[in-house]
Amino acid sequence: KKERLAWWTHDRFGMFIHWGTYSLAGRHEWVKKRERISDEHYQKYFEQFNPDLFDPVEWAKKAKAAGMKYAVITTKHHEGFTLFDSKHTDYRVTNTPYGKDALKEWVDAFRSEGLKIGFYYSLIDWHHPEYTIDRVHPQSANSDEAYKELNKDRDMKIYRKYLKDQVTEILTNYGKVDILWLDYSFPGKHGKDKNDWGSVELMKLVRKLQPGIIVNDRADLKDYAGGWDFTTPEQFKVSEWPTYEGKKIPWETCQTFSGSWGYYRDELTWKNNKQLLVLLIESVSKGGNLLLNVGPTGRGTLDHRAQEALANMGEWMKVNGRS
Ligand code: FUL
Repeated sequence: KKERLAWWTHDRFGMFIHWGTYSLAGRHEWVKKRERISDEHYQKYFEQFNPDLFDPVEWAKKAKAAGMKYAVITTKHHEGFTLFDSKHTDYRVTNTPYGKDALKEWVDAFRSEGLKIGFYYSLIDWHHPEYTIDRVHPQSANSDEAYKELNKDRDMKIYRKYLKDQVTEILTNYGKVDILWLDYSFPGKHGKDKNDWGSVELMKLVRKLQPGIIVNDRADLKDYAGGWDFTTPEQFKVSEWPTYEGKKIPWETCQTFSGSWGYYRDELTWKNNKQLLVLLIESVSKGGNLLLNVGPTGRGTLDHRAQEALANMGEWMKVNGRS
């Protein structure tokens, strides 16, 4: 495990990218749930997905200039849309006006700039017809009876197969993948856990398909020795090195420039340059990594505030970063 993680522990600083059809709405990647938007209404973002300014080489250059050494992109977020050409769904990028496999273009660009690549894949799926409605679903209900009624024709067994099929696609069709970032579990009443995902089997499959890959801890496999490689404190500054059974464990904090992960045009709570540097320094000095997020627009550009922040971190990294 330590060997698998060696490059990642050394590299420390990566770019997270949240990009999907929610980017067109421009008001949070959870917009479908937050506003309880129906599939029918949400469909317009899919029908208009056509990022005419998407230039992944440009993104990769910006990440590299910021001092980042790896990047993790949403191959599918909770909305269920796939940025890759999946055989198992029609809700995929190649069926939008854009028509091309955006993930493939992204992988080629980031690899060619010398960055390691990671795939975020959402276990949650708000589009799949067999995925049972739960408490974080856009159609969440408020009584046991209502859930029962909503889910009477849905079958997680079929969804589990879908999940495996798609993970197989992303770990087979894009060459070597360095990181798999699964997201997320919410056990308990009207929630989902390792049994819903089939996490044990899923992890076996992942290890078989990509023996060198490193995987995060969000598939509800508690056992550090077993399922996962690193833990993922989200949106908070870690005060001391996280431990598991008394041992310090590898960790990576993921953070946004502002509050949301997907592009949110009108959000005005952007961290300033000093806050961002403090985050990076505090994380690395406590043995952790920083995965800093950008939420590209529906047209495929990076917000000017993100561009400026990245450039600024690059200035600092130029003299303080590792090679
Ligand atoms: C969370 C997700 O629900 C957010 O939308 C985002 O992807 C973040 C990194 O993980 O749990």
